[in-house]
Amino acid sequence: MPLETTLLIVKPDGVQRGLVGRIITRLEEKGLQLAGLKMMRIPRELAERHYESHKAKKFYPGLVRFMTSSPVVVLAVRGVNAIAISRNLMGSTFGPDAAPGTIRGDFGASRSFNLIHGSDSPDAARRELELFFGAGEVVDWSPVNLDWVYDRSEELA
Ligand code: 3AN
Repeated sequence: MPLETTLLIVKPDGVQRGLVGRIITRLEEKGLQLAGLKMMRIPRELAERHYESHKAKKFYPGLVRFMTSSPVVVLAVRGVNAIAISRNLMGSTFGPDAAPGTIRGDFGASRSFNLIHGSDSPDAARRELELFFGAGEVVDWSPVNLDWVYDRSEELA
């Protein structure tokens, strides 16, 4: 099975509430590999492009305002089925509805401040990684625990 790399963003509320470490820990504990990590203040044009599929929605202006209001932590995260696994760890979109045990379910009580973004498909991941990371900022490296996170004979074949 191929390794996927996906884009996650700890949103402004996650940074302001001091949850960056705990969110990253959950990803690492699951067996996902960090391949890129940086803190940034998202410029408005970048937030607009990132969420351009939501341009017509009523919540779009507020979403862009929120995402640019304070720094975020942008992550490139790698693993077999990394997109589905990270979306499961995030939980459903709105904090009040998200299942306990998920990041949004455990830490979020708001609909619009929902702590974390994660690409929702391979195409979205490719597009979003390119938007947020420049050349050389996503690092290829081999975690020493790979053989114990996965059954190499089946899952990494
Ligand atoms: P997800 O982040 O779970 O993939 P999407 O892609 O449906 O959710 O929505 C993108 C982002 O837009 C969400 N993370 C959330 O911040 C925001 N959003 C979606 N629907 C609403 C809404 N009804 N009200 C406010 N914000 C919303």
